[in-house]
Amino acid sequence: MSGIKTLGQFIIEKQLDFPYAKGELSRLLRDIGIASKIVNREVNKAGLVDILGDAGTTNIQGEGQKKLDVYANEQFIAALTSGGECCIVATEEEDDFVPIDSPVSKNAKYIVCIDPLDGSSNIDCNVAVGTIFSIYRRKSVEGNATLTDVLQKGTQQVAAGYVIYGSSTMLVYTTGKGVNGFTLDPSIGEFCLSHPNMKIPEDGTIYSINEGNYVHFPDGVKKYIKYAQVEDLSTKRPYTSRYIGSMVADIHRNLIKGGIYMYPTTAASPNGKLRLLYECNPMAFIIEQAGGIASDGLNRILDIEPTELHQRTSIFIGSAKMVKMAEALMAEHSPVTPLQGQGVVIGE
Ligand code: P6P
Repeated sequence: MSGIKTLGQFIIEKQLDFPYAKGELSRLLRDIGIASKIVNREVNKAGLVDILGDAGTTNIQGEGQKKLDVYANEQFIAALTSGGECCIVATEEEDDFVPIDSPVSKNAKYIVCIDPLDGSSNIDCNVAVGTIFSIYRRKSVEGNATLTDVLQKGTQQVAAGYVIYGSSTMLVYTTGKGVNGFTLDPSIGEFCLSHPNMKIPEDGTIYSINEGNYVHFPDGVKKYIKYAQVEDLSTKRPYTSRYIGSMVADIHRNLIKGGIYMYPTTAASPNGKLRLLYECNPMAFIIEQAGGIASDGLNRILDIEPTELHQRTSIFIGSAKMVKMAEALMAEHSPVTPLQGQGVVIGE
């Protein structure tokens, strides 16, 4: 095992970065890693066993829940329950937050917000899907944690990460001191450090957006798409359009190669489609820690004050220079007032 550093070894090593840490966060990250390996096992054989197709239920978003969505949700909640370090889970797959009901968890200090299987509509066609998670300290000091403990700004996150179940399975996370990526080695069943100190290129040539929604995009987004398509060798345009339809996969590619992912307001999603607590905040924390930017077109994602569990926001995230250009065109062509920074555009 010379030269290999497992996720567990890395977490313990980095625990020294937090002198007051008593190991709870380390154990919580370990619990998430374990559940990810169990979910990975099922995702990798999804086509072989009868866990495809709708589970017959729908989540609060009204989206048909694939059996793997439900399975992944159960696995993460089970791992967090047995680990004992988390007192509440906010998950895309449950209408309300889930108090972790075990003797030790009631007084646990951490909250987990999670999208157990993002992009799950792609499972049947074998496209990369992912888990996205965000970790906060509870604000209340006694009694049962409540929704107030969950509705915290992204700047309050103590850790965030994602798992991408793709051509390989990777876990990428930050605790606010940089971003590190671990690739699952199936031969030893361990996530091994493969991408230390990940940084997103300051500029890039890949833009990622569902152009099928073009007609209803804010004018600033339309202007950005046209800017991306102009031939100008000096700025390496036209850019390349890449849209996988799985946020984790699109953002992971951009983290490695540079690029911008945008999900602005659309006719179907007047406040944006992606959820603030368990998709946009964790991804924004990671990308900022890697040197990029994440906003709703005007406001920094991490500064948005959450008011409800499944709150949505528009998102522009990725290489700093690309996001800044998109924000400039939004300011010029689709101005919003700072008070309405949730992607609500005036005059359209
Ligand atoms: P659309 C998947 O459902 C998801 O939440 C993200 O992973 C993905 O980027 C986006 O929605 C795709 O949405 O409307 O383009 O199909």
